Amino acid sequence: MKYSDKYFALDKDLGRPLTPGTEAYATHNSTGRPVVELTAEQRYAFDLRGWLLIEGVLSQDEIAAAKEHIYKVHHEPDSLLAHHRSSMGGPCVELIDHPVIVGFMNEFVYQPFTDGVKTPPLGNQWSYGFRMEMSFSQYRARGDGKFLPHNGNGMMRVPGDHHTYHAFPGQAHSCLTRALWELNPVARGQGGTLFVSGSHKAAFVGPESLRSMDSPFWQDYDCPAGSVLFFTEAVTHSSSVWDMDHPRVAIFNSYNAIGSKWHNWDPHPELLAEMPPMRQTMFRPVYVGGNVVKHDDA
Ligand SMILES: O=C(O)CCC(=O)C(=O)O
Ligand SMILES: [Fe+2]
Repeated sequence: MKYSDKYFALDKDLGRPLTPGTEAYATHNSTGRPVVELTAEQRYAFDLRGWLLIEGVLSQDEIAAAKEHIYKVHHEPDSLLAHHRSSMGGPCVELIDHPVIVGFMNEFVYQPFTDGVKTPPLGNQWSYGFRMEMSFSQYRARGDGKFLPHNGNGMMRVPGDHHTYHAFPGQAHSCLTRALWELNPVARGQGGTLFVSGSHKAAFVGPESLRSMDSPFWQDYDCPAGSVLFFTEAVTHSSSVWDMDHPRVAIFNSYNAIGSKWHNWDPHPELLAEMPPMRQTMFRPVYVGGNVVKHDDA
């Protein structure tokens, strides 16, 4: 289904439609790779559960390069240029607008507001309609990590909270949103992230029993290296204790709507300067009205 086939529950200005055409959604990423749209099953699963695992996205070469970089960030930082000393430096910068990331964000994070007259949609073929918020990495050995459940009830929260999720017929929006790259295999029950599926839409406060990892509501996943796990920060979720022979090597990237900023974080200016222009649009100033880079500005 094309994005433009969707509808909004409420239009604007006495019923003028808000829905832009497909040209408002990037079809290629900043390095010219075609965007991978979610399947109907993936879109349904994310909306239903609040999280979505897409397995085996990266090639063996991409995994090896990203792992080597994250190893250096944690263990040999001096071997890296200062502005590449982060989880979005070196080869990992390619992950921040990977075609699978753009497809997901186009669907659940980008709200292509347009009045069809003065205010153009927030995205086009030169400009993403969503922001990148923050990036960090984990290099966890056996025993590292803690059970720390947080968030939930995202439909009941007001907009400034950011840990929100809103769903309407044919349209859903996640505010603060995570894309977590697992660069090593993860086995179920061995330390991957835990979720209470559906809790982003829950009307009731989570019961006390959720404070135990043994609650049957907690779910996790297994996956091969190079998989990406999307989740809304509105879903109840938790870190866990890593219990595998190999380390957990993971990159945690956060995204948000163009007019919303949660973290007091900005990319290293020299890293930003090295990015292709379209990738830089994920770091443009935070406001909504007319905040889009047009072809002429690029
Ligand atoms: O460490 C984890 O697995 C989950 C961390 C977390 O809460 C998050 O990424 O928002
Ligand atoms: Fe979290």
